[in-house]
Amino acid sequence: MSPLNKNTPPLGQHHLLAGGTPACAGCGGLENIKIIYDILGPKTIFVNAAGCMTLLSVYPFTPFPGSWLYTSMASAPAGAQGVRDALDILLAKKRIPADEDLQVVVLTGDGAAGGMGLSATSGAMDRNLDFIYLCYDNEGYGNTGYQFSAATPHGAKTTTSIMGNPGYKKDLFAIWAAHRPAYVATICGAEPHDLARKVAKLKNIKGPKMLIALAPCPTNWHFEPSATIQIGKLAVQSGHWPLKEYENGRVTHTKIPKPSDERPQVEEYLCRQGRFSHLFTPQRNETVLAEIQAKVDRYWQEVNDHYAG
Ligand SMILES: Cc1ncc(C[n+]2csc(CCOP(=O)(O)OP(=O)(O)O)c2C)c(N)n1
Ligand SMILES: [Mg+2]
Repeated sequence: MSPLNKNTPPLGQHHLLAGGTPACAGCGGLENIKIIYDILGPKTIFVNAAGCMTLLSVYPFTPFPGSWLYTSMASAPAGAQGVRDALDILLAKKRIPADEDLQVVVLTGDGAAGGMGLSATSGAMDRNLDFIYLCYDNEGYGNTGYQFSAATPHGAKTTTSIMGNPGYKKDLFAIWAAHRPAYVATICGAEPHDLARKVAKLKNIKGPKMLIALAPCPTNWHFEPSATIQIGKLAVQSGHWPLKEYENGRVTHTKIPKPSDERPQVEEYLCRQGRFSHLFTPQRNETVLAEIQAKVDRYWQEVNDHYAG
């Protein structure tokens, strides 16, 4: 844990990338982290599992005025437990004043969150650990060259699914919600108001608070870095990335896309990304495109039926 960042800018001007290796231009993960950090403020410690964001911090520098703990890929929630316990003991013994308490934030990618880190996360929720878990979901093992992860969507090309992923994205929201933690939400940096409302709300909730952020990745999804916002917005507007939250046993959708004949078709989202180019050239793969669209339509039909009923 590095209590001070030697690059710390004055309060109110805290920004990412003060210390470590620059991330890719247009990184959708950073877009989420930047907004979340601005809301949480510097009294935070990020517990980060190996992944792209690990490159932000180069010892003894962190990209934030707050602190940073690096853990192995599977262990970030266990690291968070240790930090929370240490802080609680220091507070109980009055070795630190209450205003020096920190918000413990786990920061991992989807590979860690939905794969080898899932067991440690499940245990942390079972123990009702008071922490925030931010999973930036770039839908693959980004840092190691983009192999498919449990979060890779159907049909997407990765370096280990060069014909398109035959599998389906794991429903991490449902898996996390099934643990009945204090809060779970999906977010997207391209929808900053929805994101900010959710983070401002969870700041005041005790217990496990879980966030899954869509993180459009120009480098591995193959689109121009300037299109990150457009891709994020299309993911939400087409219904491909539902924005929702779970609280007190209930799931609520926080942004309902337009009806199916009025909203952008999912292929408008897919065709802008090189990872789906094989679905469009040399000829359209109507079967897979229709399957992806049908899955999204079915999802929203069920949501509408649920709210109507
Ligand atoms: C046990 C273990 N296996 C493999 C790795 C190598 N590794 C480092 S980062 C990474 C990818 C992690 O993917 P994700 O959690 O989605 O984060 P991203 O790289 O996409 O930011 C892998 C496989 C590791 N650090 N530890
Ligand atoms: Mg990833």
